[in-house]
Amino acid sequence: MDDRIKTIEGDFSARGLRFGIVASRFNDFIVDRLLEAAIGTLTKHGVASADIEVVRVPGAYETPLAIKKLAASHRYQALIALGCVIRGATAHFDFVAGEASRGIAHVSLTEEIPVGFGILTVDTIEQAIERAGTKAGNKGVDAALAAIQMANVLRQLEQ
Ligand code: INI
Repeated sequence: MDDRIKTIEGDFSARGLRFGIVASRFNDFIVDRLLEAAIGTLTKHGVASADIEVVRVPGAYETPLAIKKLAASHRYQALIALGCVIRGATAHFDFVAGEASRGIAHVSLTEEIPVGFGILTVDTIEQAIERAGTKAGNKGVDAALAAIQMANVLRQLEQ
């Protein structure tokens, strides 16, 4: 690309940044894999353990409120939401998944803080397993990398 064009993009250096993670307990056999991977990704990119705080909430439906409280504390450069909503397991899948994603997007925009979205919304347990460290990677890693990149993008946009 023409090097006279100014491009802002986040890199993956996260030393000195602080991250809050909200992880739901529902389907914790999946969510714990996402959480482990998200923390591993943050520390691999230089985040100190003392700069990571984890909040556990009952289900994905409760994540937006906890994300909002963390955002309002102004202690973090970015947040990460982790959860797992499985369609087969509930008739109210659409409400739980919809409200979780809508609520998190709302907090991110109104509080102006990046939120890595790592809430799996899948049809089956098999699909969840595939996205929690097996054949389709680990969405906890993806959410953590997005949070790091966006923290760095915002840092530049706010200069
Ligand atoms: N919460 C989830 O995180 N995943 C699900 O699959 C799920 N199902 O299947 O119902 C779920 N429900 C609980 C919901 O998030 C709330 O915790 C509950 O309704 C109490 O407010």
